[in-house]
Amino acid sequence: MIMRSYALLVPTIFILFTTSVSAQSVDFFEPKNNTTVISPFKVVFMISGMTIAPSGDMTVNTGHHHLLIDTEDIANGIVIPKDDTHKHFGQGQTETEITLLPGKHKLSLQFANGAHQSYGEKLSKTIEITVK
Ligand SMILES: [Cu+2]
Repeated sequence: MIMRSYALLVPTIFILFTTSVSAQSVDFFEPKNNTTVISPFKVVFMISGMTIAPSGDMTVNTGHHHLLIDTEDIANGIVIPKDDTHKHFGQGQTETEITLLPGKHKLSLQFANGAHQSYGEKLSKTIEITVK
């Protein structure tokens, strides 16, 4: 009886471990946080634990990238506006080139679903850069 309980426990621990390893996250491949860049510059996105899909696709665990420039975070479930400071990559793009004035800037990557509803803080990443 005791042996049988252990036989069930081991696979359970393994499943919990692998789930935590494949956690969902977004990040910038470039530029890196607290670096200096020359405008125009390339911004490259990364995503883990989610699949990129074009806007309009509402499949669970999919979405597209958004780049927020010098603006506030968008809370979970809120539709991300579309303007100069909220750029959508609804064709599934994973990089872009942007032009910014010299000085310090805040860049936030926000993943959102096919209806542009933010996945919130868990799929958001903010960095600060200096533009020369
Ligand atoms: Cu969008």
